[in-house]
Amino acid sequence: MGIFRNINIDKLTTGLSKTRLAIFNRISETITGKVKLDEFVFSELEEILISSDIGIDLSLDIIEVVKKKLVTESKRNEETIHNVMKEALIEVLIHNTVQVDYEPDFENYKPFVILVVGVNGVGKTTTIGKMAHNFYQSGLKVIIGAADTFRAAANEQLEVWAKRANVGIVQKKSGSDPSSVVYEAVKKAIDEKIDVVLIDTAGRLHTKTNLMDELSKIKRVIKKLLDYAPNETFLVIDGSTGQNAIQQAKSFASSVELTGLIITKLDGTAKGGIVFQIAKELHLTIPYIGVGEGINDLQNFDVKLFVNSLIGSN
Ligand SMILES: Nc1nc2c(ncn2[C@@H]2O[C@H](COP(=O)(O)OP(=O)(O)OP(=O)(O)O)[C@@H](O)[C@H]2O)c(=O)[nH]1
Ligand SMILES: [Mg+2]
Repeated sequence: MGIFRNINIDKLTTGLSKTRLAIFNRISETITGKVKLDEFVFSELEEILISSDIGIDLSLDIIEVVKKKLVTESKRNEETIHNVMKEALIEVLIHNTVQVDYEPDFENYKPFVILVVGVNGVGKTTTIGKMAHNFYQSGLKVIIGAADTFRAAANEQLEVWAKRANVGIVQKKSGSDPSSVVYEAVKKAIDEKIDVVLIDTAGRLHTKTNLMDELSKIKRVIKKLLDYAPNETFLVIDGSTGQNAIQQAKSFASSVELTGLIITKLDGTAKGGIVFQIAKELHLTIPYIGVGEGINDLQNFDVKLFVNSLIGSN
């Protein structure tokens, strides 16, 4: 089955423009017109990478790779440097993520259950709405389980997204047991041969024992109905929070079995280099990234296009 992959180069390019303008364009400025690429130029490049939140170790590694590759290059011009740097950055992502070009296995698992978790305000609900839209565009039957019964306005917000995305929703009144919503949603999906169940959950910190227990209970309830599910447990992290996002992801990963990370709000930061650091530190799949608040702004994480959008074609 050909799953619709939401890859829109214009959106990606616009969404990542802050990082590109603030950081990666400086690469061009640094190397343009330089007759000789000496240590000074390389240390400037290193500094630029570090300031994009790629991380010190990774920045040093990348510059080393670039230097080595350039030794064998006869032409050390701006274009070569760009290309070598691009290759090095792509390599970091390919090497450090579990599954490059993620595609859910909808063919073998029906319904396919995706549980979405994360701390408050990172973009879980919005991401669910955008995912629902993307899957609906693929011709799949989608249902959303509104398991954030904690926040009073959560139901309304999710209902708006379900309408926008043209998909069904299972919800109960605020204060209900989230597991009972999940049970109903998965049951309905089985009975009605729905392809995908997306489960939104309340924002929580990994340190809140009761909320983490609630998450375990949600997983147990899903398993009762489908022994293979949830197929995915995606942690949503806010890419504009830099080092914090990494700490959150590490903490969550130590208490919940995660299968992937969705990095949101990359349009709101000039430090999008954090994605590389996240990949290196967490070693998980990055299925999608958020580059805006609109329904089309959840993009499939395509390693090459991502790096191209950051560095520019030249
Ligand atoms: N610019 C930008 N804003 C985003 C993105 N994703 C989400 N947001 C915004 O972030 C805010 C919070 O999003 P929600 O989806 O409500 O976050 P949440 O994790 O569900 O929040 P809680 O349910 O309260 O824990 C909203 O204003 C969204 O529009 C993104 O990729 N880019
Ligand atoms: Mg929410």
